[in-house]
Amino acid sequence: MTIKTLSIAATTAIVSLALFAAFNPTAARAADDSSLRFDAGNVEPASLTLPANTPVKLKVTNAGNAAVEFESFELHRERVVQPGQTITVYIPALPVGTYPFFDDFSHGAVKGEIVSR
Ligand SMILES: [Cu+2]
Repeated sequence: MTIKTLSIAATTAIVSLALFAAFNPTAARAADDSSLRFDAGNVEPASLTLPANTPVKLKVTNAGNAAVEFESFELHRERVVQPGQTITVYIPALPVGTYPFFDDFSHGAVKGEIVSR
């Protein structure tokens, strides 16, 4: 990218963010208390319900002794979680629906879903 396209891109991003904040009244009420826990070939809860149209800071804990990779094509997320670690995955305001996720390091053997409603 040239400097000019870079600055246009940056300006566009800033304007988009400002518009998003101004026109999305749900953006302010993010839920902070949702979590998933991977442990020894399991994930709890396997079905997690989140409020629709509300951004969520999802805590993902790996209580097992091997790394896991929280992955969801539908959510466009792919994050490695080391043993003993808790990470925060930012989930945008989601329309009502079901969003599957899985541990990619288990080749999909460990999986669950986020239900937005
Ligand atoms: Cu992956």
